[in-house]
Amino acid sequence: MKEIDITKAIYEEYGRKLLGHLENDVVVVGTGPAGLTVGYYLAKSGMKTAILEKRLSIGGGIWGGAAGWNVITVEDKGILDEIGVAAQKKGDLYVADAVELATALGYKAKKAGAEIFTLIEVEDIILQEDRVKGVVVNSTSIRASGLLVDPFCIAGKYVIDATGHQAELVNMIRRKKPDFHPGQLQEGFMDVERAETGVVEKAGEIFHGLYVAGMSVCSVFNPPRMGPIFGGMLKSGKKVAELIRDRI
Ligand code: 48H
Repeated sequence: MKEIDITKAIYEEYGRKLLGHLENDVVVVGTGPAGLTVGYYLAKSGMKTAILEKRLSIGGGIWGGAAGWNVITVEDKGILDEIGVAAQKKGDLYVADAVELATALGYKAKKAGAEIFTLIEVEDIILQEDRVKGVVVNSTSIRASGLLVDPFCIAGKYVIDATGHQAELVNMIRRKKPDFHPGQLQEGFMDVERAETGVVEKAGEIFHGLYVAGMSVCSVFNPPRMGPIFGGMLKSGKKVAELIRDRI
């Protein structure tokens, strides 16, 4: 074995992954609880799915639990049971380990057939004939360097904004299309009784070809925020996967 054999193996394998996912049924942006859940269910139902993450690691806000204490809560442990994450009952809630949830969701999504790309940042949207058709991406390190290096593109019949509080893709459309008024563009005040229903109810298609799941739903449509209770993130991801599966 030579040193350059390692480089060659990695470069060829990454090239294979990327070339295999330049065209997709669905491009999911963000690997928080919502993005990984939607990616898992889409891939499980046979959709060709690419999941893009600008950070080095997957999991988004899962890792931090509350204030960095890496434990999360849910009201209903159905999805946790399905992906094999242990949950203990505490009053009206279940608690689960954040590390277990982040790694299990990533593992299940990957094993179901989704391809996950990290250090890839979506910087723009491909929007033609009034429909979202993919994303414009660049290496996160190039973006952070401030160098003016042109991006590349990843196409999808559908794109999902699972970018969390920033609702980045929705805001990209808003900046370029002043006539696009999707909602209040503010998350609601904290209210854990109403939050899960609100986020799941409003998760769906927001612009032709673009769906929202997870916290980006709250940031656009104003349902209450909920702190580190993640059921709404998981369930809105599952709902969006089912909506798209029924369309393809
Ligand atoms: C590529 C991007 C880009 C980009 C962002 O923040 P997340 O965990 O989002 P959700 O919606 O899955 O979960 C929200 C949850 O973590 C949370 O914050 C809750 C429940 N808060 C409640 C409250 O009251 O505060 O993950 C989003 C992911 C992150 O990993 C980002 O790095 C990634 O999206 N991302 N990836 N290109 N342009 N923007």
